[in-house]
Amino acid sequence: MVLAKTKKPAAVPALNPQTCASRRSGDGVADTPPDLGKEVELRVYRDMLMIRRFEERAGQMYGMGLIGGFCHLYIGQEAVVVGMQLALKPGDQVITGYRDHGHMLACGMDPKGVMAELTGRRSGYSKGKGGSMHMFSVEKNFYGGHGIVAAQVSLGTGIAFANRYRQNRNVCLTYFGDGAANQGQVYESFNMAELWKLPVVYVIENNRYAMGTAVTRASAQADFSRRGLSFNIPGEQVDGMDVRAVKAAGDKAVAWCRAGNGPYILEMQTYRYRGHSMSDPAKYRTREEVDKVRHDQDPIEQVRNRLLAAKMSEQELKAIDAEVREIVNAAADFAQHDPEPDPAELYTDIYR
Ligand SMILES: Cc1ncc(C[n+]2csc(CCOP(=O)(O)OP(=O)(O)O)c2C)c(N)n1
Ligand SMILES: [Mg+2]
Repeated sequence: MVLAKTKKPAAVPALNPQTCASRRSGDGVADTPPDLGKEVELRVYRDMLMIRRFEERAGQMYGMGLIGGFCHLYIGQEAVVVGMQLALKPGDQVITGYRDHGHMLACGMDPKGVMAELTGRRSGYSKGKGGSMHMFSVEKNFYGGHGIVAAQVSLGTGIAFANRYRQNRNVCLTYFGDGAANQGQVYESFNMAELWKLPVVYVIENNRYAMGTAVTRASAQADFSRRGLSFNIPGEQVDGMDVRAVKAAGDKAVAWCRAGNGPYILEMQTYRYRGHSMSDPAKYRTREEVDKVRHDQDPIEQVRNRLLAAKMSEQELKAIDAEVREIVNAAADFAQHDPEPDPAELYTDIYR
């Protein structure tokens, strides 16, 4: 069979705030997410801003040739990791793919260690030998950082198996993309996870593109919350641009897993503002499309507007931004002055 070549990419349906609020797959009912309260709103504002500023700086440093190799930025998707992190308890684990800087910062990893890894320096999380896609912190329960699309789905399922075996009541958040969701090992993992009632939340970050391919061109079933139906895994679509909706859905999913009910799927409807990686000029979509999401749905602006409406002053918010910028500046400075790894390190941390 010869497939007809499509010249123009199929139009990607716009994110619809009306339909993408947290809902049970199939019931079509949108709920208004509960308020987080001022204290938590301030915390999520700061945490999302930290990721945004860190990523902007990493992008600049990449452009200056200070960072080599691959570098995939998370800008636009911040509400997903920051909201999900609010649902976790100490001991719960996180694993993801290569778009991982935001996940590491949300897990509490040190911006200096992450940035030093990006510049390939010895104080980086992988001693300067892993780079953007390969960082880990057992202390912070972050299990990588994986460059093979969907590999982390099986690994995260394995972590959940260990939790169940040890009866430690921990839950593993396993993040992957809309493109990764079409990989075969995802479904082998789903089957085992449901069969053995493993405590794993599959967080599908649907940012509407896999490299240059729009979701509608690559996925026969683009409602990712339904991808576990044939394994009896419940799923929900969530407005991944609204940190309140993410937290509410995260709380429910994590509670389900912790109670021993098995896995849960959350499809986070989100958007990446930058190209797939630093080398992608993103010609497969229009500038207007990106600007519209930024203007209408930016996750940080949403929180900022709510804080201003709650009588927080512009100055107070600026002070948070200044504090965040200072931390990011210090990380960038550290990452440029830390020494490179000793050449002898070439022979350590490897299988012989
Ligand atoms: C097994 C495998 N196939 C292909 C690739 C090349 N590749 C890297 S990222 C990517 C797209 C994945 O998109 P998605 O899962 O939507 O994640 P996103 O980049 O949007 O966060 C592809 C095809 C790879 N790294 N590994
Ligand atoms: Mg994607």
